[in-house]
Amino acid sequence: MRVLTFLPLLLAGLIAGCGGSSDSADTPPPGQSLALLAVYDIAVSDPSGLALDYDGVHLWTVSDDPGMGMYQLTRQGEVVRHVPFASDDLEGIVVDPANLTLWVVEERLRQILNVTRDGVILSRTAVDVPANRPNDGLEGITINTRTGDFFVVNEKNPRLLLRLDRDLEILETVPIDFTGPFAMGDLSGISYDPVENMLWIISDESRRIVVIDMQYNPVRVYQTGIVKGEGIAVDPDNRRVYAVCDEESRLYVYAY
Ligand SMILES: [Ca+2]
Ligand SMILES: [Ca+2]
Repeated sequence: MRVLTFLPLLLAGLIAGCGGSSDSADTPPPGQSLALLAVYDIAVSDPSGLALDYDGVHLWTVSDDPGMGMYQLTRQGEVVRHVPFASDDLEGIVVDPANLTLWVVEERLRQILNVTRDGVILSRTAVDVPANRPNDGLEGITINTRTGDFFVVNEKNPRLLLRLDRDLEILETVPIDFTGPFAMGDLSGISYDPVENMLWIISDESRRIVVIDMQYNPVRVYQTGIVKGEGIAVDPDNRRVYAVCDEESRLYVYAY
């Protein structure tokens, strides 16, 4: 792991190196900007989901490479633990505050797995979503820590937000078809913000984060400039948001 740079101009170049480019038509509303604080290389191939750990100190990510499982990271992107298990194509992860186990989503299999911190698979549950294309499946998972409900995003074809109960029964299926500044070509990751009681959704194709309320209305948008921004974790206590870039294996840290 190495810190790439803290210089804003160089950081702008690095974002472009991750495949990003800015589009003036996508300028966010005034006051809704993210300040990029740091970019770290992470020793994980194709990091595709991200979650804050219960301790508020560490992060977890998953690799979408078969069998690579999940990784605990410092907030500077250093791998603390690698926990491999029989994974296929992991795309999202969240820490369960009730028992500190992990929940991950398998994109192509359309499954939600509950996994211990040692990599023992406790359950594997199929999710009833349309499987029109294998790689347009489940991309992110988070938990509403106020209610215990899960939220899962289906990437596209169709773009869906699902709310599920503790038994993983689907309670709501919400098409995500925002337009204008809130439009998202795909849904790549999701993170619950318990301070504002909102959901942060990152779109890889649209290079933005859209924050939505519990009526599923978009309230804010942030431009990331990251292509292949595949995972997001919001830390509202410290007003930080973390994102992982699949293509370049990087961790981005922003203040908001
Ligand atoms: Ca995908
Ligand atoms: Ca993802």
